[in-house]
Amino acid sequence: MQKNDLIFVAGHRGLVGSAIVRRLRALGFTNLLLRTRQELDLADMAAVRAMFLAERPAYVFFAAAKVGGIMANNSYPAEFIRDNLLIQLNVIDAAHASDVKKMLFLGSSCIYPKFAEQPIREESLLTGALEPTNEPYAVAKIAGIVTCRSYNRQYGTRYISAMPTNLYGEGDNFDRNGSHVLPALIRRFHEAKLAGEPEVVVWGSGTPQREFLHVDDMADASVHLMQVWAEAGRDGGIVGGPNAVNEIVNVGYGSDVSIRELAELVREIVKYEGSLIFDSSKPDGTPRKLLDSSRLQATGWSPRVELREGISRTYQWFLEHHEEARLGTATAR
Ligand code: GFB
Repeated sequence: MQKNDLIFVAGHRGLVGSAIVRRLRALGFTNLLLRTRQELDLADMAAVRAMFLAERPAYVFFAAAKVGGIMANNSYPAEFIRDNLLIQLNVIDAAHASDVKKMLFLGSSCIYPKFAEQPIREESLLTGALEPTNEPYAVAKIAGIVTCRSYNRQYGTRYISAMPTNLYGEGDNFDRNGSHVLPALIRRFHEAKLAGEPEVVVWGSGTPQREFLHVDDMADASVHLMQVWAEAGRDGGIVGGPNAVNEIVNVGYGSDVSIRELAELVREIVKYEGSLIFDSSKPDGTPRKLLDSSRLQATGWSPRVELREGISRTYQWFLEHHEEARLGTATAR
């Protein structure tokens, strides 16, 4: 990637897309192509194709998706599969039609089987049944990976798929029901502290394990992958070779915590003094999904933002942006 190459960041207002934009700008990549949803509806195939053919971006960071926490996934399964399938096919096909040089497609660790061997290696893809609460989202993301892989095989395109673990950070969605666990707990503990409530409810049993990566690390890994890959080319390096299993790369933090441990940590950072109660009528989701990120680490990348520091930064952001924090089901499209 050259500093003046035209780079399209799809989903630049979302948690990941906005972090990628910050990272690219910090590195001196200034020729960014950005479109809000009002300017370009990624679900509109003709409009997407016309935009790609008119602008001809050289590189694409594909961070647009309909995303949300366990409850949003479980409550709106049709929207999760429909929206993601539509925008994926439109963007991938338009990238091919307009000769995009390289594209990084962002998936999710929930693409792996519910009971995958831990830590989860990229080879686990499509080896077992998925976690039911997010199966529609996971199937859409798997379709995205296989679409990238198929275009690579048939048309010689260069599309790589990065599989992030659970992400969090500044700019997250703090909706009470639709958000992921980390922003949900920050908000709940904060509001309970202000209201002087004696206890806070945490969904599920508290025993599931989750791995959390700060979004700035994810953005750094995304730009790194695009560059490492650019240097290595399609037939060498980490993602090379036409046998496309190599075209998926896990992006994790390296260790996980239980939801109970996470809740205790958030409680401490928010300085809430009441107690926790667990609501077992809410779903736990998959028991554990710790990624094996050794493929990425072998390229010289490692995360920098430690969990406690990352949560403190996110809480600070929440305090400063409370009013404007995006509410409603999260979507980065
Ligand atoms: O973050 P979360 O919704 O993502 O939930 P998943 C993680 C765990 O936290 C689950 C528990 O065991 C929840 O039961 N939890 C406790 C809570 N309290 C809360 C709360 O107030 N809100 C939420 N949201 N959870 C999503 C997938 O699954 O992860 C997506 O549905 C995607 O498809 C995303 O993969 C990264 O890790 O369970």
